[in-house]
Amino acid sequence: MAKIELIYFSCHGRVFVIRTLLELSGIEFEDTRLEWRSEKFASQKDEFPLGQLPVLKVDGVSFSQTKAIIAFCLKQTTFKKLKGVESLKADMVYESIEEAWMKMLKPGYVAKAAVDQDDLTEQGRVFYKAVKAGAVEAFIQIEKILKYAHVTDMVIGGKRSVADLMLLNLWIFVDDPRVNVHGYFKENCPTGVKVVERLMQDPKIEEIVAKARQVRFLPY
Ligand SMILES: N[C@@H](CCC(=O)N[C@@H](CS)C(=O)NCC(=O)O)C(=O)O
Repeated sequence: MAKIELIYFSCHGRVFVIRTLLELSGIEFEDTRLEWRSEKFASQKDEFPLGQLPVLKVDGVSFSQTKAIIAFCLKQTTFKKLKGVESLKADMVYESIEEAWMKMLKPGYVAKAAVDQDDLTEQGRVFYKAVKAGAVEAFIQIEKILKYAHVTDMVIGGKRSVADLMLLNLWIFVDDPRVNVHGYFKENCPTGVKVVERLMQDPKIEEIVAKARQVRFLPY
């Protein structure tokens, strides 16, 4: 088995799904967490392929890009392999969730960029205000694709997929005290809630979620 190191910031950000994939399959990995805007990150930045995180080191070789890292980690897991159309459906749902989530975050990044870069409190305030404003629209969109895909409580019946974990990722996000839109999620994405409830029946996932709640989702 290759030696794996995941390098990211000390928050969930882009890597909740990656850490969960590895933990669920009992894959040993070094979970290196750097502080946001820290000297340590700044001093290592130029060594990362694109100067950004996450980076996955496999036997000492660094790789970037979240999606590529997820695809690699998925291949290392004990998840049942998806057949052609199952894989197409899971990818469609995953991409739709990611797209809706990014659309929800974007006004937050725009608002955050317009305020004093040293004032993290104000950055957080404007960021979460803008994100909350787009939450309902995002959850309606996600529910729409789940319904289209005839999801009841698993994106692909009988086979856990990254699309299920993306919904769990969203569940952790909406429940972060700074985001605090779980009410909107429950109301507008009931199928997503059912998928999360099904996942939570697994004690390993319950444990991962309990641990995840102790960590902030984003650094600001
Ligand atoms: N396309 C990359 C984007 C990575 C990215 O934007 N990373 C951010 C954190 S989420 C980062 O490292 N920001 C710090 C910096 O750019 O200095 C991916 O999907 O992994």
